[in-house]
Amino acid sequence: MTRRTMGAVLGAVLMTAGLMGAAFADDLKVIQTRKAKDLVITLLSESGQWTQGNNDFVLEVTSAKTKEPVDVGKVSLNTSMAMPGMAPMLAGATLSPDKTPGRYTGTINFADSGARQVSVTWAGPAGKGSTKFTVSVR
Ligand SMILES: [Cu+2]
Repeated sequence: MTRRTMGAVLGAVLMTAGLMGAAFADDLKVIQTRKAKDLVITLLSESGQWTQGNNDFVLEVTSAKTKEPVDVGKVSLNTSMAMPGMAPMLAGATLSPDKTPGRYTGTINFADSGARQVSVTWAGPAGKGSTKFTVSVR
């Protein structure tokens, strides 16, 4: 193999890897997105919704101005469902930071369907914050 051919092969491999990465990201659909001051918090998953049972999802934090990812340090996500005549049903997510800053992979389990009050909090070198929004569990 000449040096030139090797370069072309390597280029093709890198391009394929890049396209595959992009394809994976494009496969995710938005569950919910919420602006919190200068940040945008977005929940994504393959189906674009949370359902009863176990759910894998991705939480992304980006700058509202630049659209660039923002590393907000430690993130937690908790949900609550108001139930008439009983204590609210609570469910928290397990979140771990991804290789990409500002991107976290999570799992959460819902015992039933219905509207959830979702609370996301973060704390890190860039400061602390929190936001609340509603997600309907199908
Ligand atoms: Cu419930």
